[in-house]
Amino acid sequence: MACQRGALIVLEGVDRAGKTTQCKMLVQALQKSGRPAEAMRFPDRTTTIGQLISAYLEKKSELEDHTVHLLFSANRWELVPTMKKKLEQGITLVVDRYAFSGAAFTSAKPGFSLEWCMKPDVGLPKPDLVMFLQLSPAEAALRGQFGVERYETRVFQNAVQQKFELLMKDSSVNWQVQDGLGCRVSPFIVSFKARRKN
Ligand code: NYM
Repeated sequence: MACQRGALIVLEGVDRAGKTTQCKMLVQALQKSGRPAEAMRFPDRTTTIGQLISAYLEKKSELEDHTVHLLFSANRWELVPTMKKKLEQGITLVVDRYAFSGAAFTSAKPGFSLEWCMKPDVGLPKPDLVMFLQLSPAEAALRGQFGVERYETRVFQNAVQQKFELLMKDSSVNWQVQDGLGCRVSPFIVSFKARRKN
């Protein structure tokens, strides 16, 4: 019997919105319900490209803005064969950030259109569900470690939030907005099952 393809679930939001915690909880809940599930995150800082990105985010190196945008995208593309393989094996992938972060963060910089920013990621595996954890940049700033990495200023995060709001107008993407303050995983699964298309 052919196994059912896994689902591709993406969590997005401004920095410190709680995506990493929610990803972990969601993977655990899916596994507990008997569905094979694994977590992934972008940037994946373990690859050669990911290490260049990590040094940039940690302010240990400088990269030209277009260049780092394309590196973020290349970091997703290099993981596509692995993602496809796992999805075909029936493993559900819960991904902490994806191309939406790529477009929202770079287009928050001066001189970058959303349209240009989205182009390098055209053709990536399409998520079955994108959950946006809604948390005001002011709330996010109160959470631990805010301000350590590049982009972690309230002004920049406000600009990123506005770009995410534009991205969420795309009805071809299965967006679901969740309250980032005190949201729980179980409603995620219910709505994921209800709205899953494949
Ligand atoms: N980021 C993340 C981008 O600017 N472009 C991208 O394509 C992606 C995936 O990197 N500030 C930014 C968002 C975050 C940072 O942080 C990664 P973290 O804590 O590893 O999710």
